[in-house]
Amino acid sequence: MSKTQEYIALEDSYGAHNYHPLDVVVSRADGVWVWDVDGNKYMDFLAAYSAVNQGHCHPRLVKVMAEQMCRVALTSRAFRNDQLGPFCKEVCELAGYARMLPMNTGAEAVETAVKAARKWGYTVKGIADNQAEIIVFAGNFHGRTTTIVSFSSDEDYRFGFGPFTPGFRILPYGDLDAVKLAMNPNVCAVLVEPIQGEAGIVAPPEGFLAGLRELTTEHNSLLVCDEIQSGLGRTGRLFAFEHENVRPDIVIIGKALSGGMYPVSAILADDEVMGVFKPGEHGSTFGGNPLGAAVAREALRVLVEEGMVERSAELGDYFMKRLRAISSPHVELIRGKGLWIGIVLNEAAGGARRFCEALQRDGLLCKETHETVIRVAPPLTITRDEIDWAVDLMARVLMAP
Ligand code: IF1
Repeated sequence: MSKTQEYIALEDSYGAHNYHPLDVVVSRADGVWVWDVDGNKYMDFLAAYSAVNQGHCHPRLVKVMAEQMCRVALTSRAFRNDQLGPFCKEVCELAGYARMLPMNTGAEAVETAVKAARKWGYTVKGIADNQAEIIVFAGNFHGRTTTIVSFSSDEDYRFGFGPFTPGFRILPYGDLDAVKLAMNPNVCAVLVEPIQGEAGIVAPPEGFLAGLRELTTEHNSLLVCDEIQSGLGRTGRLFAFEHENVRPDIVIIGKALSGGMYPVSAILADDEVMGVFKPGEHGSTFGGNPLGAAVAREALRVLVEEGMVERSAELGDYFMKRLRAISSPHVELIRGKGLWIGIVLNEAAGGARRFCEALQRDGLLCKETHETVIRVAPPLTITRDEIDWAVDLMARVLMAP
């Protein structure tokens, strides 16, 4: 039995079966590369769902984290620490918002945004108690808490987890007319992924975000953008909403906020929204801890100083051109923005999983989504030569029957 099989057997025997992962057991990672327990080397084309934009184990992040954990890792928010203030300032200045509220996982930040929007609805907009509505979109993925799956359109994420949280309207993604119709004085916010990740890297029609900005402003509602996966350089801009020149009222970030080294998430907003939280009304044990704040500060510096956003735009265009030049009988279309690409296979291809397994055998780790899409999201540190190596390998697999 190989080491890989031994580790898989352990996981199968003692772990919950809440995933169907590829059978690769990673033991080491560096940059765009990972190695399994049997010494096989792979290029990582998932980057932990865009949490590792800065590349695995970036030396600057490892150094800062190692130093910080020898000073202080966790104080709770009952006390202050010397990393949080600078972290708040630096992320607010980078993103252009007045205030930041730090949490840990993406779902916690989404829940924080929902609470902020609802409380703003009641205390600022004047919506009657418990009447606040939030508009969301079919195909969304915002996390897995029971409130968040309450507004998922995917039965797999909801089945068996009811009863669900009321106060959400699910509309077709990209349909501005539907939003116009749904708008009413009780709508406190519209929550949207500027590009839908889990749905298969689906961008809305041009002008959709700008239309949402207009409608939410007109109806005194908040525009809330979930940039947990699409943000921090993934689409070739710092935030995906920049592609339509809109400024959301709340921005939700996570994943690459720490370069994948530690769970760090946050919401960004100006005083009118963030002011709804009074002392003691919201928080978490680890939210704003010095270890996460220190590594997040360095992760943002690395992102900017190493020009990762610009790289994502330039190399993403190059990557897209090369992929579109592959005339595979299995590919229906290729879509995406920056270094975030979805290869949509046609029905006859028999599903994306077998292609991901074939790519794995040749040393490339991709993950399928929604059966028919091969998701491509390497670390933003990928080089042109590494893209060429990957495209040649993908062409061989996609041209096979
Ligand atoms: C899993 C995909 C799933 C996210 C957006 C919030 C969250 C996520 C836009 C919640 C997290 C992760 C979760 C992970 C797999 C992955 C994912 F969309 F990226 F592909 F599940 F759909 N908003 N996405 O993408 O952040 O609480 O996980 O930190 O749950 O399997 P989290």
